[in-house]
Amino acid sequence: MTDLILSLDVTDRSEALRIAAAVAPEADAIKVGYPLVLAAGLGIAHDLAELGLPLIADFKVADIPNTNTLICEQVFAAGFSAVIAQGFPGPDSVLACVDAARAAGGECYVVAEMSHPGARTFFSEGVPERLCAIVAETGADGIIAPATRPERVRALREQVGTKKILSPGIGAQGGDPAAIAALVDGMIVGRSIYGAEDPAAAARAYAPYRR
Ligand code: FNU
Repeated sequence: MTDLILSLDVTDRSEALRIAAAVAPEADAIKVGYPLVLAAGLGIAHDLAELGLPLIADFKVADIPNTNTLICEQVFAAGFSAVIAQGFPGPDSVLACVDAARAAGGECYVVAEMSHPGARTFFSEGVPERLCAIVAETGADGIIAPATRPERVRALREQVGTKKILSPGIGAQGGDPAAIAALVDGMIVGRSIYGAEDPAAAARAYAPYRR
């Protein structure tokens, strides 16, 4: 299965709810990050959860273990079903997120390699592979890996085995769903869906890549 995950990075509460409701029948999960939560408040998660889809908190949690625990407890109490953490703070910080996720019956994903051009500065020279080792060590559910670099996703698949790979960078960042869908468990798509005149139709265009 390759899921279609709507990245809902709009900053108007009613627009977010309208787009989410329209796209929900065509999508398998919704990802929310700082843009929407800072604009509309954490309570937006409760409203979106009513659509019945898994709700992923893209907060790239990256603090000391105790603070990560406190952040993730709020995330799951708000109605999210998964959280995205950064791995570079180290295994204890990631484990704090994984433990909070488990306590809430949720999931934790770790950023292994980012999708934008500048990511090559630090997500290089074996660092993504070391982050994958932290995923294995902590029992996290999977990684975030770049749809903009399918060859890197292929290499990271070797590292994570059957753990899930969720992949942003399709559409607006240049990633091609035809090149990435078969390599990953979830395609994360934002602007090319929510920025379209008809977001539901834009989401439906990804149907051939949802397996
Ligand atoms: P779109 N995102 C990303 N690259 O794009 N979480 C990463 O490496 C990463 C992410 C998020 O470009 C980004 O913040 F770790 O409009 C945005 O929310 O399709 C979404 O994925 C991509 O949005």
